[in-house]
Amino acid sequence: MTGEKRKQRNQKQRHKGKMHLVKNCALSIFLILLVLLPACSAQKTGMTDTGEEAKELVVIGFSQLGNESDWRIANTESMVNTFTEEAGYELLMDDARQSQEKQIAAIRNFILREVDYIVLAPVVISGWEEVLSEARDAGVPVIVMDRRVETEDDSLYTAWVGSDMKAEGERAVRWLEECLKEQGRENEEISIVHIQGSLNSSAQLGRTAGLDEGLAAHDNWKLAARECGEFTQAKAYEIMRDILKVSKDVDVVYCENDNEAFGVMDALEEAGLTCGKDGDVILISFDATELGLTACMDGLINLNVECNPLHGPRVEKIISTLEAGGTPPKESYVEETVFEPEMLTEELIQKRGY
Ligand code: GZL
Repeated sequence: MTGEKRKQRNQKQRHKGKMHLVKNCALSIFLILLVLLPACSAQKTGMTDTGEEAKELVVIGFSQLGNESDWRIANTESMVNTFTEEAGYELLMDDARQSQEKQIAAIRNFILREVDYIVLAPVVISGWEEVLSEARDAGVPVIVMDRRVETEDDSLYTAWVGSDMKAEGERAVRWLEECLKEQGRENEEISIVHIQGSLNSSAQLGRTAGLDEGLAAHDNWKLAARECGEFTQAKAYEIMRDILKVSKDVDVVYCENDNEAFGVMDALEEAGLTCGKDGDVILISFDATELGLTACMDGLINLNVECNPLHGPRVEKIISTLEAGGTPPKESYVEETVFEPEMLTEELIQKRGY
């Protein structure tokens, strides 16, 4: 990434970071106040200004897995902006900071507080049977959002909404096949560095499966390195920096989210390598966040595969259906696409909402 562009991106990230910090502080204060409220049953009623009995608020216990990435922050904001008191909700949110143990504790707390619904963004795919059984036995419907849970008994959750992560990986591989063909390199040995997301998350498992299919189909594609970047810029930077210290023979870097791609860009630049459209290294990323698409528009990311985080309205639709006595779909997949530099404009990026 050219020094100027990198400075601009880092400034934008710092500004976004400050905004997120302010929002996170506000959110933390809001959440602390919520916890300090008397631990009574979570039904909240009150009187309207005209002295009428206010409609009972629907109480949502939301276990968010963390705030590791721009994608996650946008996902949280979507939930907070959807489940407002004006819309008839009381949102109790817990940030588990990547810990499944904390998520399980939060779900148990929500059950004790007799919330109406639990929304779970699960950090990993396995280990949920016991606590989901407790929620079911307590009669609290669980809506799983974003990543998946693997359970023998799918009555343990009411509905899931999110992305098809393996399909995302397959889109990236199909694009890479075309790209190499256009470059006349379909039979050349291609050295691929793979920076995975948080292990055992359905996002990592799906995107990795997509790449594995590509590696199995192309003998000339060689996996030079595969390490876990935890969906973070810092970890991906360290991994890529250390790889480049050993060898600069890298043709493709497959990053499982935008924040990892930013870390890889920084490491490549430090090693005197360029990436993107006319660069030394083909850079593939996932999420299509504002900063990720800006880097793509600037020709620094060759392909950005959309993974849309704006699940607040989608979860709200499921809950409204349940509130009306209806049955929501068990699974709802989000329609998604891919972005290449020539498809992007500032206006398109700004309109996307994350
Ligand atoms: C994908 C989501 C992933 C994003 C990352 O649905 O779970 O987690 O791709 C985020 O940016 O950290």
